[in-house]
Formats: sequence, structure tokens, C-alpha cells
Amino acid sequence: MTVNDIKHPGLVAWINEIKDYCTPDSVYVLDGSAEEYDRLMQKAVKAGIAIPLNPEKKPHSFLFRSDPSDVARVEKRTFIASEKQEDAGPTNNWVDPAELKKTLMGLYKGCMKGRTMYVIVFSMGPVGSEFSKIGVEITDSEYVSCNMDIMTRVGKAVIEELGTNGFFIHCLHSVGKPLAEGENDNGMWPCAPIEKKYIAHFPETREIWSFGSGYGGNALLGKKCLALRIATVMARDEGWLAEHMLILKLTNPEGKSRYVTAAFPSACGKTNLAMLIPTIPGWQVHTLSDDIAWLRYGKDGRLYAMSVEAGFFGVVPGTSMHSNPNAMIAAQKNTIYTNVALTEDKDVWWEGIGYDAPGKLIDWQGNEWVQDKTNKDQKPSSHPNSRFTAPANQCPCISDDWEDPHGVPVSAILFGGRRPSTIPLVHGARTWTHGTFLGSIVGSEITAAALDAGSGIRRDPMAMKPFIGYNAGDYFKHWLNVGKAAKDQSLLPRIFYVNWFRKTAEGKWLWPGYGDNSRVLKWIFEVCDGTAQTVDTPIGIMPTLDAIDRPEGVTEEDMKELLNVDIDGWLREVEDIRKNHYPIFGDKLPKELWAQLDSLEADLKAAKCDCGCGCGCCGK
Ligand code: SAT
Ligand code: MN
Repeated sequence: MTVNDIKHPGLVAWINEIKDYCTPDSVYVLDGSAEEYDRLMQKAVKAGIAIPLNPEKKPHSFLFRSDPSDVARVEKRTFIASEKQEDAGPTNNWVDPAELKKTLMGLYKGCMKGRTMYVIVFSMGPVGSEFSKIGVEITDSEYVSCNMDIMTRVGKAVIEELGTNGFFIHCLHSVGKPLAEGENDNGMWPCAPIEKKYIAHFPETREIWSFGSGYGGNALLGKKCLALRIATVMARDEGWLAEHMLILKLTNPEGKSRYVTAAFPSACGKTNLAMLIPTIPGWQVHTLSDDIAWLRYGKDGRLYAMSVEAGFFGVVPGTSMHSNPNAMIAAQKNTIYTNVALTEDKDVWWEGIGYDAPGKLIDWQGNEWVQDKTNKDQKPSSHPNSRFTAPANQCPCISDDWEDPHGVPVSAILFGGRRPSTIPLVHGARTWTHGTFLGSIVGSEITAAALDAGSGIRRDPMAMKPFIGYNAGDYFKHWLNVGKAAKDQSLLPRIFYVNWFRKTAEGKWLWPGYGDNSRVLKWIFEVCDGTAQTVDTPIGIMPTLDAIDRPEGVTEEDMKELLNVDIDGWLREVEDIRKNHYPIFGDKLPKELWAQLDSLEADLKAAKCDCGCGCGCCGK
């Protein structure tokens, strides 16, 4: 399609402005067709940056290898350029918007020379849903165009939906590597050096300007940039929630379903939970989203979650037919692989795939690689953050309502992180405010090697620390406000904190995880039904010792440990939050959350006090 096919004068003017400034060789508007996808992919193949995979092993799939400097999101180069610094808050890099635009204008000048400028009109959420948001990404990357084609809804239907004056979020992207006359990428992944990479957000004007990186969340601007950073700001203004959450449907043997969302920091198994295969007979899990959910009230007063992406951008290493068969099958065809190893017969291989490397490989940096199991220090063949991009509808357990324009009613919200000690397998909040408190203290333990000053816990509130587009203290306040806005508190989702990562003092896993996590989901389902066996504890509601069916290999002693309330550990937790975490947010930290912390401390001390007075005064 061409610019002439667009009937939106505002969009046409913006396209022309960028074209004149970035001076691409040509401009092309994506229609979203299969034929177009193939054409763009062939261009990348010709330039030597995409490798077609063996059609018998991975039909219609391609491998890309990025520049070694361009392998993940770069938080240091990610900016929230709000008018006031205070509005970016303590968790974001702030630069004055006028200054940042000036810097970036210097970089964008002529930056698309020798390239095609692609215009991607895309919808986050099903096309036509009143909750969806339309973005337009202008990019000079075929890789980005093809990934956006899988990850979002792109093309004609969205252009129609936008009409002549619809609102859209301006998303400008360039790899930052113009080509000289006759020059070609010649097998090199185009990007700019790290100090020229900018992932810039202008929350007030709802704009995203990204320069210099071609990878993942830096470049696929519908994902973290729009659907989280800019969306959190829109959600604050409009009264809803944009969250880093999977959505799953849990169905019991009687056929009753409940929807659960879950927020975990990166590398804590969101995709695995979203696609898990229950080990308890008769229970089923179906997937609606593995990364991002937008939540808002439905007319019936319940909170609904909508899946906003159309594909999965999943971490590859560790994915196997054992750990996540649904992801393996989803990524069997029509998939883009980035930074994994290539086999001699043009299939892909990675660490943790479940079988040995078949012969000589080419690793993610393009070098020969032969597996040496005697060498523990061998460099991996695939980058630890290598990815597959696969259409969501290829997932065997995709939920039939994953594209419901209204979203689905949420019964439970889960928070979690990697906590080898202290935090039990599961505990539940008593109220929405208590649940907001649990979300605000989410964190993962870090190894001594990476120990930050002070605490050994890296806090990642609501698993959103890198993705809140405004002041995190105001974000907590917004969470509390959403709870207060409920027509009826009893209709709100129940909030839980789960921890699959408990270890014994000897370092052995206490809980098998994966499919056995369905046992915890079952208890949560029963809590929502009002039929669960629960006990009230100082930290919240918990299962009785026999309320969760034990998986094979988990003894009653293990279960006691998994469900133990470690009073001293929790008191240390309280102290850490009081000293190292909450002060970060200054005056913006809502008083209600400080009050939650105080009452938790009081309840823990009272539980410790065995003189019978219950006041905690004996100080034992
Ligand atoms: O690079 S992405 O943001 O798309 C993936 C991730 O870091 O979670
Ligand atoms: Mn994510």
C-alpha cells in the first residue's frame, strides 16, 4: 500500500514529515497480508540478515542474528521525558522532553537513507474493541515490520478502524544505520552503538521515539513502550490498569472456568505458567496472554482483562517438550527465531531444548560451535535472551475467547518472584489494599555476585519497575484508587502472592513447579469459590496443611516448610522494605501502604509474643 491509500490527513502529514526528515529511499504502508510478509522477509534474506530454516523442520520460519550489542532491552538508554521530572519518578531515567527531542532530531536527520520506510498501522487489542489502542510505527527495519506483523494486528482493517480522524500513538523507530549509495547490510544486523541508542517516551503527548536498536522491546514499539509505558499513563488518566501480566483460564473437572492474571518479573516463568499442563486430573489451563494485560471494569462491576498482543515473544533457552510443550508447538512454524544456534540441516537448537546438539552448529554469533559436555564453562550456543516470535493462535492451548473484545472477568491476580526463603508457596491478601501492598513488595533474591548496596532483594513492584511510565508512587496510588472505584468490593479479584522457588537450607528445590503449580491454582480457584480450606495468618490467608494436594516427591515435612510463616524472616523483610524499598518513593508512597507495613509488623510481633498478652511487648 502507499500513503495515498491512507485517508487520515493527520497521519499522512506525519508520514510526510518523517519521510522528508529521515530521507528514506521509499515509503511503504503495510497491508498486513501474508504475501507482503514474505516479500519483506525475502528482502532481509537477500541482505544476509535472515536465514530461511528447513521447511521440513520449521516451515515458513527464519533465523536472525543480532549485533552482539543489541540483544535485550536497554534500561539505561530508556527515558521517560515527562514535562516535570517528578512525574517520571524514582524508577525512570528522566530528560527534559525539549532537550531529548533536540538530541534525537540530530540523530534522525537522514537516518533512513538507503532504506525503505515502513508505516505500520497496528492495534493493541482486537481490532474494533472499544478498549484497544491504535499505534502507528514508522520504522526502517524489515525485522521489526515482520515481528510487528506477528505480535500485533496490522494493516487494512486497522487503517479502516482509524478512519479519517481517529487517535493514534505516534511510534517512530530507526535502526540508526543509514546506507551509503550502493551499500547493503551485507549480513550485518543494523543498529547504532550503545551511546546512540535511545528508547524515549513522551507521556504527555503519547509519543515514542526509538533510535539505534533493532531488538525486542526497544524496537517492537507496541509491546513494552506502548502497551505498558505509555498505556500506564493513559490508564491512570482513564481509570484502568495496564499490567505486565499473563492471563489464563482455569477450568475445573465440572467444567467451571475462572480467569487468573499473574505478574512476575522477567525470567520467573510467565510463559510457562500461562501455558501449563495441569498434573491434577480433570483440570485444564488455557492461555489468553503470556505478557501483557489491560484491566478495566465491565458493566457488571467486575474487573475484566483483555489480551493486547497477537503473538508470543518468548525466551527460548530452557524451553523444551518437557518444560513447555505448548510453546514448542506454537513455535514450530511461521516463527521468527532470534539469536539461537543453527544446525547443519538448517534447524534451530538451544541450551535446554531437551536433547544433545546434533553435530556441528553455528552459534548465535555466527561461529562454529560443537557441544562439549565436559566443559562446564563452554559459552552457550544461543544467547540467554534469545527469542521466538510466534503467532498466538498457533498455541495448542490458546483459549477460545482470547480475542474477546470485552476481555474476560478476572477472579484472581497473582504476584510472585524468585524467593528461595521466607515467602511461602502461596498466601492471599485480605483486601484489595492488602493485595496492592503485596504487589508493591514483589522482588527476587539476587546472588552475592550481583548484590546491590544494602539489601539482597531486587524489588520489582507489580513486576512493573521498568515499565511504569510515570511516578511509581502515583502508580501505587492509582492501584488503590482502582480498588476504591469498585461498585462492590466483593466483585474485585482476590490477590495472591505465590513463590514457586523455595529451596531447602541445602539448596534443593522444595517445590517441583511447572505443571504442579496447577495444585496451587486449584486452591486459589477454591478460595474464589468460597470452598477452600484456609487459615488466617499474620501475613494473610493461607492453605491448611492438607488443602493443597501434594505432588510426587513432596513430603508432608516439605509442605510444612513451604507453608510455614517464618516470623523472623518476615520481620527482616519488613525491615528491608522500611529501610531500603519504601523510602525510594518519598512522599508519593501512599499512606495506606505504610499502614499495611505497620500492621504486618505488629501482627508478626504479636504472633511471636508467647506471653499470651498478644501485644508483642515481650520481645521474644
Ligand atoms: O524485549 S521485550 O521487552 O520485548 C521482552 C522482555 O524483556 O520481557
Ligand atoms: Mn515481559
